[in-house]
Amino acid sequence: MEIINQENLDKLKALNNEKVLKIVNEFIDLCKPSKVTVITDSKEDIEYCRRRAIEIGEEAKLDIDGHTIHFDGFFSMSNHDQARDKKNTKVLIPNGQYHPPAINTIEREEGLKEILEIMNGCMEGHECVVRFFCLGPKNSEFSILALQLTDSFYVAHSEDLLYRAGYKEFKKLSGSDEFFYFIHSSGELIGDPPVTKNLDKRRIYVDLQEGCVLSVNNQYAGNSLGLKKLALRLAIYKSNNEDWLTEHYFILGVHPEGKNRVSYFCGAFPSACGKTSTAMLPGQTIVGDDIAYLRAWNDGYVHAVNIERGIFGIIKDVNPKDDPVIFEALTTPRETIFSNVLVAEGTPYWIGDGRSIPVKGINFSGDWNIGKEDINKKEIPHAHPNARYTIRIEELSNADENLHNSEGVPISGIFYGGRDSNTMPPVLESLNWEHGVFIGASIESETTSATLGAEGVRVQQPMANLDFIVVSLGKYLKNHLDFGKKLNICPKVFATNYFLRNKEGKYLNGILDKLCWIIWAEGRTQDDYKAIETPIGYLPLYSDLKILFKQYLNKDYKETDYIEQFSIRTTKLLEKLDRIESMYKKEINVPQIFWDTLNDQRKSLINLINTYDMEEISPFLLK
Ligand code: SPV
Ligand code: MN
Repeated sequence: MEIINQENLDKLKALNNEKVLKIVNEFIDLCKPSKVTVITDSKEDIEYCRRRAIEIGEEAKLDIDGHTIHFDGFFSMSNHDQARDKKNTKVLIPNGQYHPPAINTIEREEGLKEILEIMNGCMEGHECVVRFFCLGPKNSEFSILALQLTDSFYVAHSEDLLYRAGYKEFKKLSGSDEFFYFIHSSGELIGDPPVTKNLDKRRIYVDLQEGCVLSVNNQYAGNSLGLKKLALRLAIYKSNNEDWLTEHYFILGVHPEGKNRVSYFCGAFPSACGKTSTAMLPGQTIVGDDIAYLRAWNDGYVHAVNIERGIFGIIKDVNPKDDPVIFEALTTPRETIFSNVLVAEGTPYWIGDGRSIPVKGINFSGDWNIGKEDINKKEIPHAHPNARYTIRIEELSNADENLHNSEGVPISGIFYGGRDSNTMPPVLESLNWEHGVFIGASIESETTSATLGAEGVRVQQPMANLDFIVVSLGKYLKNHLDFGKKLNICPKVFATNYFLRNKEGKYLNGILDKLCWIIWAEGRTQDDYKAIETPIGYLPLYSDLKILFKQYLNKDYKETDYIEQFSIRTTKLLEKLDRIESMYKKEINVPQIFWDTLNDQRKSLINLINTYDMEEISPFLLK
């Protein structure tokens, strides 16, 4: 039997693109699928991917119309495919070039040899689909095209929900080789549902020189979907060698009550630190929740586009009280893929959903019942803490009207935040752009279940982007600093921290309190609020927050809470500066302004301690 029939070949040939043909030929030869199907932008082709995902068992239907469930591989709580694999994701570095110390790298020749060997025959017995997408709005200066080959219909289906169709865009390329490409295979499968068998041979290798990523023996979207974190890495390389930004940002439209205006904000938070729930705050509109391209625009602002059109969000703790907008979206009929949740009688359940846990069902470990343990006697929770949902933004009632605007949206402010139990206040505004870049560069966060490995360890996370920065940090920071200088209207930068705790470990804020921090920041960009200037940035006035808490959350925000949350923790901040300093000392070409900002921060904190003779300084003393 022929691997690719005439109809599919014609679809490929119609693109008039030599490079596309070359890539398809080369990887069919290597991966040896039993069949190749080319998917255009037509409804029928897209429907085919959806149907095949169910037919081969990678997805199964749930009770609510449009809802399906997918499971990723699982052997034990410490050996699974339920999160990004940082260890086996490596950037291929050509012979003699610099290996940035903060990321995983491998010599290009050695890496290619290893992964091509693993990929030899990896699609045997599988159907391979060839797909075309557009990263960013169509007909836009921002956008980059992407070719995906995969033998996973879950991957192909997810990409339909998450990305804009691009077959027609490829036609418009008129044969140009300006596109990224991604080859993915889930490799040999076992069980029902079929999951990757050889997780020990999971590899995700990023070839910057070729603009391509090879990914094998995995299904989890953060590892498998070319267009998500794999394309993010390629775009970071491209933008940092040009003059624009690729960032791990959400894009949010902020609509303050009674003001009849919208201001757009970006924000970067490490995985599982409230990024999607910020992008989906009640009363606001969402442009994107994960990845943005930014360019200086001719109106003086920086403009941002969402390169995606869907959400691959963490489902843990989504409940009607804390995330009403997402909960509503996930419990009503629409095309939705749930992954790694518990299914009991056709209904998905997840950790923190506010419902009682069924005693049994099917989850990522197969048949599950309360108390089930893995082979290491570790209890298996009913749903994985990194369980996810995949939906389209445009189907949501809070989708922003500029979601597909080819010019993107003008950005007024940027948020940076991490999971920080004891150092930074809930919100502050940076003193200027350079200080804002410093704040982004010095995000620290306690690790979560979104990546493999231990949880709760404090790690540095520059711009919440460290896992994806494939150029040296010095080059990345320089590009960022220079970018702001070109703008007539530079965004204000804010630090947020949703995870502050008291000495007993209790969180100091409610989950929805972030709405008040975001509305305050929006007001600052419009000169609505005065602020207290401190060495670490501008802090909100208690009187403004009191009004905002009443107005937006109907909460009585107490002065004692404000003092506890916003006091400047000088010792903790100085310790943080030491950690940041030692991290960046390992890097080359870190811009001098970064070191100047760090040293200024240190000096002014020491001055504060000397002036007030205390460790924690109330904002009232600084007013
Ligand atoms: C993240 O972890 O930042 C995500 C999900 O957005 S993943 O696709 O795993 O990267
Ligand atoms: Mn992300």
